[in-house]
Amino acid sequence: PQSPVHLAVDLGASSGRVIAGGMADGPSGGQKLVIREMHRFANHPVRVHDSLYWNVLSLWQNIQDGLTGAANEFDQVRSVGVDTWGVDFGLIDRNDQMTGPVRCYRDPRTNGILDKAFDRVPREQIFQETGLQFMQINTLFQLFAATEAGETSLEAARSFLMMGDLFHWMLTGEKSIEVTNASTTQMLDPRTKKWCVDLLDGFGIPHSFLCEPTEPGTTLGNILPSVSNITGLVDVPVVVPATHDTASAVVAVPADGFAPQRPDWCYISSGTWSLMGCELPAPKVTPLCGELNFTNEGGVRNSTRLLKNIGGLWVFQQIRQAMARRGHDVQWAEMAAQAADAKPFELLIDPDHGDFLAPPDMIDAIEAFAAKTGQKKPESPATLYRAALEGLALRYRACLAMLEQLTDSEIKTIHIVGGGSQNELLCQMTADACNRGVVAGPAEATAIGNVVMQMLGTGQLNSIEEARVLIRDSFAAKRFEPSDASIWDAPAERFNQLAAES
Ligand code: LFR
Repeated sequence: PQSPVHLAVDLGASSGRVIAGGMADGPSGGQKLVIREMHRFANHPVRVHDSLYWNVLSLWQNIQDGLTGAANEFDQVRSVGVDTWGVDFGLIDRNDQMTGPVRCYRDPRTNGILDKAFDRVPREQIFQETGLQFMQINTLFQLFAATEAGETSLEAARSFLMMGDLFHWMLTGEKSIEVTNASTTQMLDPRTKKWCVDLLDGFGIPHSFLCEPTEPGTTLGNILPSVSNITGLVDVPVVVPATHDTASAVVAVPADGFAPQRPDWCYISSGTWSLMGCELPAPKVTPLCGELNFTNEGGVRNSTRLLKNIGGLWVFQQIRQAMARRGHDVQWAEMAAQAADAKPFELLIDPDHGDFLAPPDMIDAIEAFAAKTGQKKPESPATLYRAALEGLALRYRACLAMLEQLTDSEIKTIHIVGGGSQNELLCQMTADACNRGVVAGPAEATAIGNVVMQMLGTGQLNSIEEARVLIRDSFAAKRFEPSDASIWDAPAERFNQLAAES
C-alpha cells in the first residue's frame, strides 16, 4: 500500500499479525485496497498447573515489534486498531495495573458450569435476556466460575476490558469496551446494547467495572508517548475497529449490500473456529433460535450476526500437534493432500463434541470417540485428517438448514472467509455437503475488515456497502460448485444421529 496506511493488529487463537492496509494504484488503473503483512507470530495458551492463560505480555511485545516495523516502512500511519478472538477479558485495578494474568477460554474452570448456572438462573431466561448460544467459554460463565471460586482478581478489579480493549488501553491509556466483542460475553442485551445487570446480580457477579460499550469507528485517542518511544509511531490515533475478529471478518465478506432482511447468502468465518451465520438488520431472540442454540452477536452499524460456533479447524490443527508429539512433523499441505486421497466417510467425528474442546492429545481423543460411538479405530493419519474436514462439512450442512429455517429464506451462496478459505478440499466438501455454490476468500478477511472499519472511522470510506465493493474489486475470490452432493446424504444422516446421541 501507499502511505498513509492503517495498521490492523489481528490476534487469533493460534496466531497474531500486524497488517498494513491502504490504497495503491491497480495494475490496470484505478485504486485498489492492498494489505501487507508486517509481522506474524504464534499465539498459544500457556498452562500453569491446571490453569490455562494467554501470554498477554508476549502478544504486547509482538504488537510493538509489528508497529515498529510499520513505522520504519511507511511515511505516514493514519490509524491503528486491534481485533481479537471473543469472550476473554483482562481486569485493571485501582492503580491502573492488570490484576493478574488473563485466562484462556479453554481453561477448565468452567467445566460443568452450565448446569450449575441453570440452577441459579433458568436457561430460557438467560437466553431471553442475552440472545446468545450457550457455551461454557462465554464470559458470563467465566465470571460466574471466578465469583464462585472467590478469585481475588475480581475483588481488585475496577475496570473490565475485552482483549482488543486491553491492547487499546496499553496503546492509549484509554479504557473502553467495544460493542461487537461485548456482544460475545452473554452479558449484553442484543436489542438495547445495555449490560444485563439484573442477570449479573442473579449470579452474584460484580458489574461496577463495566462501562458503556463503544461503537466501531470511534477514535479513542493517540498512542501514548511511551509507546511512541518504543515504536517510532508518533501522534497516531487508535480508531476502534470491530474488535471481535468474527465481526471484522463479516465486514469483509465480498457480498452485495448490507444486513438484508431475507438473506440469500451466509458466511463461514473459517479459522480455529468456524462461525457460520447470516448478517441481519436485527436480533432474532425467538424460542426456535434458543432451541437451535444460535447466537445473536452484534455486528457493525447495529447489525446482528446470527450465527453458530462450530468447532472449526481446531481439531485439524490439534491432530498436527499430536502428530508432532509422536515425532512426525507434518505440514498443512501434506495433511490436506493425504486427506484428499483418503477413503471418504471412514470415520465420522463431531467437531463440536465436548471431548474435543481441550483434550491433552487430539489423536487419543478421536480414538476414544471412535470406540465410544462404535466406529472402527482409524487406521492411518490420513483417515484422521479427512475425518476432521468431513466433520466440519457435515456440521455446515446441518447448520445451513437451521439458518434457512431461522431466517425464513433460501440461501444460495456460502461465503467462506478467513484462513480456512485456503483449504480447497474443505471448500469443495462444503459445496458438496451443502449443495450450494461456495465463494472462497479473502483469506485475510479479519485484517481487511479491521482496516476498512478504520477507513470508515477516518472518513476514507462512507459505508459498508462501499467498503464491500472495494474489497470485491481488490481481492480475487475463488468459486466452488457443488458436485456429487447426493453421496453426502447417507453420511449426513449417520452424523446427525451420532451427534445427537453422543
Ligand atoms: C473466533 C472467535 C469466535 C469466538 C471464539 C472464542 O476467533 O472469536 O467468534 O466464539 O473465537 O473467543
